[in-house]
Order: sequence, then structure tokens, then C-alpha cells
Amino acid sequence: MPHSDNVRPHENKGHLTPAHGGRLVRLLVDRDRAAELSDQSRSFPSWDLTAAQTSDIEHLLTGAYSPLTGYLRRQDYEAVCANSRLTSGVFWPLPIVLDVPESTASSLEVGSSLALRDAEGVMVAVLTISEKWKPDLQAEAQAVFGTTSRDHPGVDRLLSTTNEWYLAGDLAGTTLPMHPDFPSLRLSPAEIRTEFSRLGWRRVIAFETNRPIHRADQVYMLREAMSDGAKLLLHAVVSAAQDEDKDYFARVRCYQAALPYYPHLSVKLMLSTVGLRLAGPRESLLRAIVNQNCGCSHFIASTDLVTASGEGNSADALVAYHSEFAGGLAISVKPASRLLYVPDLDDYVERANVPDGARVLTMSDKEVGERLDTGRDLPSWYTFREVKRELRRAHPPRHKQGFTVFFTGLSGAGKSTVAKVLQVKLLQMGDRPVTLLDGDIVRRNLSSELTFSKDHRDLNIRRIGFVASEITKNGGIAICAPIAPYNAVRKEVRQRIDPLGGFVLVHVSTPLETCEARDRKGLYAKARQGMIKEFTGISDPYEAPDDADVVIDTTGIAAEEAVWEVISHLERQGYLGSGIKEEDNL
Ligand code: PPS
Repeated sequence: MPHSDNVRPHENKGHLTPAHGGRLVRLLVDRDRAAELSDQSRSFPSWDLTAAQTSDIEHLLTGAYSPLTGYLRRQDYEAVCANSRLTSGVFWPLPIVLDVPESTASSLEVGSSLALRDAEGVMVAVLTISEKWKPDLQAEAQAVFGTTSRDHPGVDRLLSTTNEWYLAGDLAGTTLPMHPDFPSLRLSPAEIRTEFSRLGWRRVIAFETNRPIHRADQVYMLREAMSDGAKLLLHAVVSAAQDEDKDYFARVRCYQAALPYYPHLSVKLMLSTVGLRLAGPRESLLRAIVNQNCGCSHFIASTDLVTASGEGNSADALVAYHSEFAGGLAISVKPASRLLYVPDLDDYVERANVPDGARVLTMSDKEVGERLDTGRDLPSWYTFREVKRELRRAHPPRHKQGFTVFFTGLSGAGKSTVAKVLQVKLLQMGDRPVTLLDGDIVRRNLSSELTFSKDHRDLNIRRIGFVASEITKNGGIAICAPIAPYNAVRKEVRQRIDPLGGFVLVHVSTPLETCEARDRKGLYAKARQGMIKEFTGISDPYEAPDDADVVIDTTGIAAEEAVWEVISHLERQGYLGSGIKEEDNL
């Protein structure tokens, strides 16, 4: 469907689409002024921007949020919430505000300057405070999200993480936040406009996505471009806080790998860090404005991206909101569709155009994940060879992923003995580095200052969990063998490690009587005599896990036998060589 069926495209002969509000408003001052502000800022109070605030300020400074000159004044904020307009009458869909806590706001005078600093402490801008006020966040949630229910993740984030005070005022930008990652893909609106002009592009369709590009997406983009006689800007949505976006590097490499499948000089790739708010149509149109400010004439919105699950038809919601509020926007906007692969036609078609009775092939993200985990192939109708290779590098099959085996059990239960034999067996296999984090070793090297209080035991387990998560993330094997008597912190560690590779909880369930009878270190005797306080099982609790993957009672069995139970589990889960050589499938 060409754009003109939805929203009248901007007729724009010979020039790129003008910025929203008429001109690109860049807020970076020149070098001399920046140096002057830097000197003066020694006497200014400072505010350390959060990741989301850093993303907003970057868009303000580069002009991506033109025509804004800073954070919204109260009247503009209220007008935006009520009817998506600034008081000047210009369409604006979402509040762009700076929230600070009471402790900061109380010391700030209207008219004074505030130094805004990024995560590294570098001052990126000076805010001249024109107003400060306490917003009604419930009212903002109702206006922006259409609900105040905390079940909506966007509402929940707004209500739980926003500080009590909003500051308004104009910004003088001194430098942009640093992006050492993929700097060539971090183009400002002015830079991308220059690039479009250099290439002679006039009509440009912007696509946004936060998923890798596969064949159906590429066909869809090219068809849209052809029907509008336009070129393409692929605006990849990435998180401002990279550690929240675990697949970030691999995903960007996937985009780069897909680019050669577009005709020569027909597509530009750029990263967008406009933070996800899940604010539905309002958010899609903020993104449309950013793309218009980049010079694009058309915007195809991934409405699923900005919609909380279960919120109804996001595409219809966008069309309805657009026609009510954003009719005058110069960039034309329409919701994205997905094409389906019809093998009999060997073609990709919209759902509505699938011939009656024709077989359709699709693949859910879950199935893709399962195929990668087990080293199975991804079919060529689904994706490109080079994209597949990048996905494989980022998601090796389980027998090449890192994992953690976490033993828990009473002192003397046999954890260390079994863990040591397991370490040897895994080293013998030789395909991954193995690290043993035994209770005693950790207490000596990482946690020597800790006692056996509940708080300190939990801290000890969190430290072990952190080290194991780093090992797992980097493809190694971590074997942990602390007592870890508390359920909640064990679960916390599982949650941390699970997404990074495997996590296997082994409960060494040898009963207290056996452990006490063994009393290898003489500690039980001392504990009984009260010479050792807070001794697990005697004078301190042990919560048996309800989520153990393997349970081993070492009473009367050799360590070797116990280890085979763990190894069998790892084999069943696919973590120990399956014989499938995924390279064969490339
Ligand atoms: S915890 O609870 O997970 O932090 O404990 P962990 O780091 O594994 O340390 C347990 C080892 O410390 C010795 N020890 C004690 N254990 C339990 N309670 C008390 N009060 C205590 N004091 C010293 C004991 O040798 C444990 O080693 P293992 O290998 O489990 O026998």
C-alpha cells in the first residue's frame, strides 16, 4: 500500500523534507562558548543524567527534537498532555522533561544554571532553569498511556522511577554524550541530511526496528521504496543503556550483514537511542518527528515496538491518533506490515493477499531461538546467510555456550568433593575453560571480610553469582560450591545467569546426621558446643531448594557416581557436545 493511501505525503520537489516546526534547532554552542561555560560551571550545581535522560538530551542537542529548545515549560507540558500541541500550536506528542528529586530541586532557583552531566561526569549542557514544578504523574500517565494501571509497563516505569520535580528551561549544549560503539552509525540529523543531499536523495522512507532484518523485512522495505520512488533509512532502535540490551552488538552486526542485499546506494543505516516508553501512537509520532528532522519524507512505524502487550490493534491506534492530532505533520506516516512467505509462489506477500488455501511459512522468535540453541539450520527463505552467521556467533548452540553448575548443601554434604571431580571431568573434555568457585576458596579470596550473618551470606552468594555470570557470559564453565542456605538469593543468581547461558542448580541433599557424623573439619562438634555461632544446620537455617535441577544424596555413593548424575543432566540439556556441527549448516 503506498503511503498516499494513509496520509498525504509531503510534496517536496527538489529538497529534503524540512525539519518539524520549520528549521533544525541545534543546541550545541560553539567551541569558545563551550569552554567559557565549562569554566563557569565550576560554580554551578550539577545533575547526573540517567541513561534515559542522556538519550533525551542528546536528541535535544542535535536537533532531533526540533523545534524544542530545551525541556518543556509547564504550560507546554500541559498542552502536550491534553492535546498533543505546544502552546505555539506546533504538534508535539510526548512530554520532554527533566525530573530531579526534591533534594536537588529545593536548592535550585528559577533563573539559575544547572550543569547536566553524563554517566562519565562530563558536562554535556547547561540548563537555564525557567520553571520548576511538581507534576501530577497520575494525570500524565492517563494522558500519555490512556491508563493509570501499573500493569502497563510504561505507566509502572513513569510512576515508579520519575523524580518528584520537573525542571524547564533552555539548553546550551557543550558536547554530545560519547558513543565509542559504532560511531559511524551515530549520525546527527544535520549529518544525515548532508549525506542525503550528497547522494542526491529527496524522498526517503525511514523504517524503524529493534529486530534483525530478515528476508521478508528486506522485501517489504524494497517494495515500499519502489512504490514511492524513494530511498531507505534503516533506523535501528537500540537501548540507551547498553547493558539492558544484551544482543545489541550482534544485532547491529546483523543489520550491517543485511545491507549488501539492498541495491547499491539505496539504503543508509543509523542507530536510534530514543528511549522506549511504550507510549503507543504518541511515541510512534515522536519517532516520526525525529525521522522528519533527519530529512525523511516517509516513516513506517513499527507499532508493536512501542505498544505494551495486550493493548489491542496498535496499527489502528496509530492511524486514529494521527488523523485526530497530527494531520499537519510534514512527514507521512503509516504502520508497518509484515510479509509472509508463500512457498508455492516462492514469494513474500501481505496476509490479505495470500491465495486461498496456500501454505504459508513463518518462524516465531521462539523457534529461531530454539534452532540456534540446538544448532539446527535457519532456512534460506527466512534469512540471509551472513545474518545467520552473525546470529550463530551471538547464540552458539548450547554445547558451545557457557554455563554455571551451582552446588548448594550443608557443610560436609560433599559439595566440594563432587565439584572437584566435575571440574576434572569437564577439563578432560577440554572444549571450554572451567573455574571452580568453592566455598572455602571464595571465602579466602573474595569474601574474607564477611561473617556468617544472613546479610553477609547473601552478599557472598551475590559475589559468587556475579563472577559466575561473567564466566558464563564469556562462554566458560563456572562451578560454584557454597552452602548458599537461602532460597531467595539462589533464585536471584539463577535469574542473573539464565539469560547468559545455562544454569544448573544441584542440591547436595546429604542429611544433617550424615554430615555431622562425617564432621571432617570438626566444625559440627564445635558448633554443638557453641564454640562456632550461626552454624548452618545447627544454629542457623538451611532452606532446601524447591527448584533444584539435580538432587544428590552422597550417603553411600562415590563422588564419581554423583558427578555422572550432573553430567547426564548437562548432556540431556545439550550443554555437552551433541555431535552436530553447526558450521556444516552454514
Ligand atoms: S555461605 O553460607 O554460602 O556463605 O557459606 P560458605 O561461603 O559456603 O562457607 C561455608 C564454609 O565455611 C565454614 N564455616 C561455616 N559454615 C557454616 N556456618 C558457619 N557458621 C561457618 N563457619 C565456618 C565451613 O567450613 C564451610 O565449608 P564447607 O565446605 O561447606 O564445609
